[in-house]
Amino acid sequence: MTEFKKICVLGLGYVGLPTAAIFASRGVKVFGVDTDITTVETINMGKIHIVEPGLDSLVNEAVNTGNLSANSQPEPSDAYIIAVPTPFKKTNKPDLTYIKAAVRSIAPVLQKGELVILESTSPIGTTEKICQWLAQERKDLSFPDRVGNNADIQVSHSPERVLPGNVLEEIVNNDRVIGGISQNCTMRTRQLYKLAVEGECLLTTAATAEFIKLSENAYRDVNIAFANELSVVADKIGINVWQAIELANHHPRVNILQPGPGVGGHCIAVDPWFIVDSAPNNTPLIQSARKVNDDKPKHVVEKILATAEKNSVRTVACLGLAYKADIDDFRESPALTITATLTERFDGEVLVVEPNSKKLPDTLAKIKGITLCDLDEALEKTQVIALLVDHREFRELDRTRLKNKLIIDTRGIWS
Ligand code: SAJ
Repeated sequence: MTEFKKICVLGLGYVGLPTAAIFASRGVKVFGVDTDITTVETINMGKIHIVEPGLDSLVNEAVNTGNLSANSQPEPSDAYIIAVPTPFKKTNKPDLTYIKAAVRSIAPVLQKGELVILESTSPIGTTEKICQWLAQERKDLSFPDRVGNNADIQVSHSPERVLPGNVLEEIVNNDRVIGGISQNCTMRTRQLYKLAVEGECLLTTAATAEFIKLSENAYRDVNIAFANELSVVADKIGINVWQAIELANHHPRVNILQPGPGVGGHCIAVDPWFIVDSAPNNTPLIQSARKVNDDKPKHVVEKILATAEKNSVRTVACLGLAYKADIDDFRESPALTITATLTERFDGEVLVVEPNSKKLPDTLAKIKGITLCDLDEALEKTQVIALLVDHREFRELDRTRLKNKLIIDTRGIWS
């Protein structure tokens, strides 16, 4: 099998950019592609546009050595890794627009012997669809869904499994599922990842790889829903849920996850719907879990409003907007939903503290009555503090400063 000298990574976000930088650090020439021109320019200056520990220096080094460059169009390469978002539509149906656009963009440059890998979390059957989309554009090439091992182009799915905040470590050390459309696709894909991955490469089919990835995130969603349901019950009867869960987890076969303000992020709050889409009548548990987690922000808003009203307070502070601690990612963030809903319903001022952002996200910026401020100002101005994200700045806060405050701690760091 020929070596991989040049690879193209499509989508330079939370997964694509670290992946591109890691391959570049292994001596592979990497062309990063993004449709956002500012992202492309930022990366070509050796800088980054997202918050992820260690990524800035890795990208800077990769750009300086000439191994990483960004552009808005793909360059001919030995392999193409697609790491673009797969959001869902308002109807909870998967939206494959970005994947389709990425596939269309590589079609003109594709040559016999090259490999296409889908890393984006996708509904079952998407990798096969990629073969069909490419075949429509390139009638001169053969694809593995039709001709199997002897196809001109190899196509695989290898879902990313990295945890935002720990991406660089996890890309290298996590075990990686690799599912080719044919066996040759699988083997060739393993050859590529072996340049960067030290975890085990677990080989399967493309459809099984798609199913595995969705199952992992649905598993997490269902288990968080259980914790969130317990937290609502505990609130009702006046029990400290954090302590209860900690003690329950001493049982050798119990491991309850942590309740929170709801479930956010582009993965766990979205991917379970892709399984539901494959079998809407056979997924009552997965659908219920989504509902429990989506309802949790409403419960938190009610708690904040009740606390403010009971104490005749005219200003409340929301600490954190990101979907989880120590990142700047606001996608599907329950903290954002809570802050927006609260402002609509609260007849006073809402202060927001988000240490990982210098400005309010667009969805909040247009709402009247919200002010972004720092932690000191928030603590000075209000008595009602809603802790929505357990960012380091809040975890490390001197607790004596919370004396006499009315606290709604959705993360259990001060409870
Ligand atoms: N959360 C809780 N309670 C918990 C754990 C998490 O409320 O006990 C909440 C978080 O606050 C957050 C959401 O769940 O709002 C998701 O956070 P997360 O840290 O569990 O996961 P993500 O979305 O950042 O990353 C997940 C990971 N998948 C799994 O852990 C199964 C990651 O490995 C995947 O690569 C990623 O989704 C993805 O891209 O699919």
